[in-house]
Amino acid sequence: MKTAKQFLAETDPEIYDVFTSERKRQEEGIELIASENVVHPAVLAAAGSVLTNKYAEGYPHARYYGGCEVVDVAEDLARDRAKRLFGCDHVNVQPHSGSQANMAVYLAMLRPGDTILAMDLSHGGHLTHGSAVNFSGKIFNFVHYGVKREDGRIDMDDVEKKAMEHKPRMIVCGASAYPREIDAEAFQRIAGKTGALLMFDIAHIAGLVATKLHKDPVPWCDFITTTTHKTLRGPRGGMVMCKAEHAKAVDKIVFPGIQGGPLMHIIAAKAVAFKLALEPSFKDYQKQILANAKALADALTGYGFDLVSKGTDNHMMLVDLRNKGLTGKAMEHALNEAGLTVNKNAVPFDTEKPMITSGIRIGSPAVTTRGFKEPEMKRIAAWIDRISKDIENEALCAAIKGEVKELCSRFPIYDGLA
Ligand code: DSN
Repeated sequence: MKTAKQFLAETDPEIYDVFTSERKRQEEGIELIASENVVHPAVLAAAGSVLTNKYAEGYPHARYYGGCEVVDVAEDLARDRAKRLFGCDHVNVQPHSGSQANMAVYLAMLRPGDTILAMDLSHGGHLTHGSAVNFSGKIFNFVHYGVKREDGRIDMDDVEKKAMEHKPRMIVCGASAYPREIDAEAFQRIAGKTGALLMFDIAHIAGLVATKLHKDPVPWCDFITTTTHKTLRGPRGGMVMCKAEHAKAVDKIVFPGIQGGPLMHIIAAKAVAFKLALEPSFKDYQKQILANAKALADALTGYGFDLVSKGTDNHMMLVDLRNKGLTGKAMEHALNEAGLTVNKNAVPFDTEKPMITSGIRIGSPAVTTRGFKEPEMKRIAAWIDRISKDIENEALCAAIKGEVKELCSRFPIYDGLA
């Protein structure tokens, strides 16, 4: 008997090398990209399983292909568990990504040219919230709100003013670079007043929402979209939740509207992740994500870093590097040389180009999964501070990389996994 990995090594040594090198990179480096995580080996097993062989267009018990009785069990489990986890009326677990989940909601409810009010990408929104280079901005008429210059928080007066003025058919809340809680109830008050549908893209905060460590948006929203791989710690993928009255429209647009065969191996992996997320230990994990983000934010503030909104309520922070005379691009590069992975990120009212930026985004989900707690977060802050003071010093980055590797060796991510 051989493992699938042994077959890979024999069949395609080049890709096997990619696989082993990436595993080494993940084991030996500190992953601080706010949208990444480390999945449980059981999720890996499901994602790499024979379910990848199966076509299952349609939905459980109503498919366009024979032989779906086994994979139906996986999709039923994924749907039931997601509904229990979030307490929503209906869920569609087939979207291949968060972008496709968002596309599904827009196309299910709106016509090309309809107006949608959403958060500006440059203030922390997402490409699919109406960026001009994205399908969303090309098909629909997006109007954007942003954060306030003085405190970096969503300007709810601006949301209301724009909603009254433009009468959008839909309001979108949710973000990919916003460190504060988002108040779905306040958005619903505005949506209710102006007759708009409300969609909340919880991709980043799904784990916090599932464990009620973020104010529950489910009662207030017509639609909730998410990815499954960020704080939720599942396989890469997307999902749409909605009120019962929109269930048929959502299902019809996901398939056959925008997708063909669902990825049954990924749906099975989603089911596994949801089972794990329903366990009490998942809430402890999410609490530690918050504690770790706060510890890092406080320590960075102590070193004189300027955090957008002066801190964080969730798993991420945005560091405005302008007071340090640095760009996001330079900082991302130097940190990467030291084994610390972050992404450069525009800060609100940034004047740098998107490939340069004035900030970096830092998140705690992946390091929390590997067992880091507050003391490790303080060490990370100290490394970031040292690098920021001498950003072109390659020897310093190399020395810190050694220290990072040593710390990581005490927190293996896939200990014992063949
Ligand atoms: N690219 C993701 C992120 O990093 O936030 C959002 O899709």
